[in-house]
Amino acid sequence: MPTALVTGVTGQDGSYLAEFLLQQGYKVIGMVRRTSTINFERLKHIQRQIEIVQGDLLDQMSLIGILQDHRPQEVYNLAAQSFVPTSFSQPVLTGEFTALGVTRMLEAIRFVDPQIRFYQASSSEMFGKVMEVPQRETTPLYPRSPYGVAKVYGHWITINYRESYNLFGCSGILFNHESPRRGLEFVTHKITDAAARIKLGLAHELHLGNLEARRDWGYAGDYVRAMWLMLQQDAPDDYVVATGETHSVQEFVEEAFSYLDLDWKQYVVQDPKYYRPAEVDLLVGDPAKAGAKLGWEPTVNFRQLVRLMVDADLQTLQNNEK
Ligand code: NAP
Ligand code: G4F
Repeated sequence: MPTALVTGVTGQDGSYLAEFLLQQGYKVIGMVRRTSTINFERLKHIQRQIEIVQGDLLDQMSLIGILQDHRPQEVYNLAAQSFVPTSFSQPVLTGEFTALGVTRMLEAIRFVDPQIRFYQASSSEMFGKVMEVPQRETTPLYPRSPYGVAKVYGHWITINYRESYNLFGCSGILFNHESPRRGLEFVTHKITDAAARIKLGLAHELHLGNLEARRDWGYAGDYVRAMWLMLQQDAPDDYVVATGETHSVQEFVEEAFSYLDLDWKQYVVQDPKYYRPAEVDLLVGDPAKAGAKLGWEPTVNFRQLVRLMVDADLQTLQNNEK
């Protein structure tokens, strides 16, 4: 039975990846940071099947200790401060987690077992002010937030350790991926949750920022499969994972509200509070390499994604009301 370590296992992707790895027959070690209250909401259905260990990307020795104790063959580094607006208000902390945290894990791997295969959760935010449309593995990077800058560092340090020390390090450049387990502050889940609340009479308006920004939105369950596929190849490499379609925030709103027979214009308020100091206007990925080399393709399209998130939010709110 192979062993995989997943950092960020309590997050959206961590929970889907842990589920997927269990299905593949892995022993899954999930790293969580110490908190005063337990935060396993997304893991509760598989909590007994995985081993939870305490560690923090800020603490080098905790990473070394986990690798020495559990001897994983694969490490998936999903932990990060992942919310772009927080990276503007807490840029130093974001750099510590999201950038230097990657080096700490790579150093731990080099020290304990350089044969470990390593996945780094890179991001389409690295493309920022895009230099090419669609964005592919060779597109020059131009990040627009402290988060994007930190991810560029994580991306390049992974490549550097691959080239310097021959580590099996892969960087997955994932475009936005969503699900009912997405944090509520991200725009997709904020929209589907609000639409469901409005439908049920629990809310009356939705405050949003820039409605014109365009994103390439896919389904998180599809994207964790790509992470695993990258580590099963003969050689390490970097891959864009995306749907190849782009939609505006307004289109997402229209799709969610019209699915519930609501006129979004009656409820959505544009609020400058949600504008960012610098915006990423357009993201659309070219997943051709992932398709050709990994045999990966998405299974959920934009409309299906919006609807499955709305349905899940309606269900959750109705259950809470009972
Ligand atoms: P998420 O839901 O925000 O989860 C982030 C995870 O990181 C949480 O488990 C969090 O733990 C953990 N974490 C944060 N700081 C940590 C630290 N110092 N030590 C240990 N753990 C720490 O993010 P996600 O959407 O699943 O994304 C997973 C990864 O992919 C992130 O690196 C993100 O930047 C990247 N990414 C995401 C997308 C996307 O569209 N979702 C696209 C491209 C790249 P707590 O539960 O304790 O907060
Ligand atoms: O949902 P978002 O906060 O996601 P964003 O900034 O694209 O970042 C996400 O995807 C990245 C991959 O490209 C990940 F690396 C990152 O970790 C994260 O998962 O915002 C999407 C767009 C932005 O243009 C934002 O300005 O929606 C716009 N937006 C408009 N109103 C809003 C809002 N975003 C949020 N969060 N809240 C709003 O009220």
